[in-house]
Amino acid sequence: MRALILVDIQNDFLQGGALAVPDGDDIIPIVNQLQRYFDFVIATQDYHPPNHQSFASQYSGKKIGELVELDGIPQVLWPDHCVQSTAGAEFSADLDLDKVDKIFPKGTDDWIDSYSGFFDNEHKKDTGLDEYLKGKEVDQVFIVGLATDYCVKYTALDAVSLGFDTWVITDAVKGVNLQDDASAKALEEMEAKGVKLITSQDILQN
Ligand code: VGL
Ligand code: ZN
Repeated sequence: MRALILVDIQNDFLQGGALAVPDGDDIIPIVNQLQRYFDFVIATQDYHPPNHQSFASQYSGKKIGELVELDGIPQVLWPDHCVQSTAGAEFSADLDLDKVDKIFPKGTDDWIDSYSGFFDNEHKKDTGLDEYLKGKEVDQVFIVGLATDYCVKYTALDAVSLGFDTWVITDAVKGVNLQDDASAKALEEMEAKGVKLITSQDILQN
């Protein structure tokens, strides 16, 4: 079985949002077209409490983009984003949700960030996504969404290590690019670790 995983296609990562990913909106029509080619469609949702410790606002004298240690591991500081029960945490109104079988929230614990849709950044807790997919006999996962250099990357790398045959659809992801080449590097690293890269055309033409 094949699943399409929609990573964090939420208002705060889109134009006008608190952590807007450049050109992030461009992927939405492609993601909408792709959905009918899959047995299952899953969405992840970055869903932080208001005092989440990935927010620069929680530290005095720290700026967005700076690194801190959070529970012993490096943590990039972000603007407040995807706060639970706010509009920024909602999925884009332009995103087709009719075919979404299940939503997996992540980053819900104040003290642990979670880029991957499968595990938190310390790999202590899992979201239930692995079990869900295996329960549906999914063996192939295709990943789209935001952001290439964070949540898409870690979701794809975890998918490979959990034994899924894993693809990233390159024209249906966009990166934050704190450094200019961050997305290109992220895609290279994913490929080196066994993620396959394809474009939406490869799927839509079949
Ligand atoms: C993300 C930074 C912080 C993402 C989530 O969805 O890639 N990036 N939280
Ligand atoms: Zn976040």
